[in-house]
Amino acid sequence: MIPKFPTLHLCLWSLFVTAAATAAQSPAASAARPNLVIINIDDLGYADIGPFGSKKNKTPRLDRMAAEGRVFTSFYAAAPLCSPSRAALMTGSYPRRVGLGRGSGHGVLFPGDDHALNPNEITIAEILRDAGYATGCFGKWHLGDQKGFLPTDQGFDEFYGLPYSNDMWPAYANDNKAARWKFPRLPILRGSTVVGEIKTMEDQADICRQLTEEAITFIRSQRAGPFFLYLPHVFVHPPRAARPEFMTGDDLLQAQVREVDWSLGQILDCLATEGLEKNTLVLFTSDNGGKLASSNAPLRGTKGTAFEGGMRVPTIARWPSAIPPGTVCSELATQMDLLPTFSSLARARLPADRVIDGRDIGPLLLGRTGAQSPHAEFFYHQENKLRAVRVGDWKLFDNGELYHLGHDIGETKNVAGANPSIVSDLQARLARFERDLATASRPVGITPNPKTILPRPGVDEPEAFRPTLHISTR
Ligand SMILES: [Ca+2]
Repeated sequence: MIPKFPTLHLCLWSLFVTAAATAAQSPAASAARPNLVIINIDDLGYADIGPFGSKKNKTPRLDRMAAEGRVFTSFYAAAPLCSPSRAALMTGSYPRRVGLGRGSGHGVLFPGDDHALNPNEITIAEILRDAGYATGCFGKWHLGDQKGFLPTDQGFDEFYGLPYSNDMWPAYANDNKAARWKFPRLPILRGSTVVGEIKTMEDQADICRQLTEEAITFIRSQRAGPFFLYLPHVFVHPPRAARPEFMTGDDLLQAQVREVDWSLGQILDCLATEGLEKNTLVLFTSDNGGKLASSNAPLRGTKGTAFEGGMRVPTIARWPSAIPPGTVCSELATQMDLLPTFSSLARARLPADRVIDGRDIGPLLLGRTGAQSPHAEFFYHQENKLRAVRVGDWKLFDNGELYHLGHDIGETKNVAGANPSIVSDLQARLARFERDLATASRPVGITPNPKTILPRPGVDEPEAFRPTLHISTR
């Protein structure tokens, strides 16, 4: 079952259909280039917000954003984990294409990891900056914490936030899985300088507010535009905490979702106050599926898996002067598409010397009549393993299981036996893509002598700065 959308959306659709058609026909090229905003939530599940069917979590601002914008029901992160997913968003390429299907020792990058997004990659921020956009990143980076690999080395004029995940800290209680790693102290950076530290759960709870205020300061200072704002929230990744005003019960996920919704409201209100609302595209998404208290319903699987629940993410786009309000797009699109799409909106040139897997989804975004997904096929990975391919509504796993997502979005019924020709076609595509990656991939960034940004507590130097990759308590 596709999540239910309030009928309000349909009403709005009929009301605005004329305006929408007009907007879709008048190319954005005639207007000023739009400001571009990506709000990327960490580990937000498909059904964790109202527009995607959550009854539990109250998200009035996201509900309104959906009514004023376009909901994407078949929008994918290119990986079910943080680092590879973000590598794809930044480069418009599959994670393995840029050597980041996983970190050097784990599924994601660890503090002091010698692997990182290669500075030779041309990021979405670099393309937009070179096209005259001011660029700011406020939040969790997770694409390399060594000198030369930080956001300010990868196209962002400004950065404030965490170099990697908020659970990579020494304070974890021993019953938590992450506590087995002897992590260094968790820094907050401005640019490449340590300006703070997350020490307590109160510090964890405060980070959404800080990132929101940083983003608002950036918007105000760049109001002359155009700007590219990337806001990769630390919420709703564990350890979970929210500020007291959002804590209405014991449900920490619920509190964090409410605060994320508040944050979105602050950003949208700021755009309105500054007179930037009409010509700013805001895209809200998640870096991978949910886990623990999250809901990915009606999808199967969680973060970390190649089922739909691992990689299909709740995505909404709003751009009042161009995107038809209250509409839904069920065509397949991916976070890799943001680089070519935003490049096109910014009238910037795409790099021609490398494979970029993403495609311009402008027609889908603008709701052009009859617009179809530009993707003949989409590939699912778990770390460096190619696990599945989707073609139209068919999805084939590497173990031979075939699902029809149109009839069976929950991937419950393997129909391989009845569809041998579909299976063999999709198998051939998996094999072809594996060969393609083997011949046209680019190297990961590597540092020869990595060390952690802050030391591990209770350990003497220089041992205290050793990468935590293999330093476990068990
Ligand atoms: Ca994540």
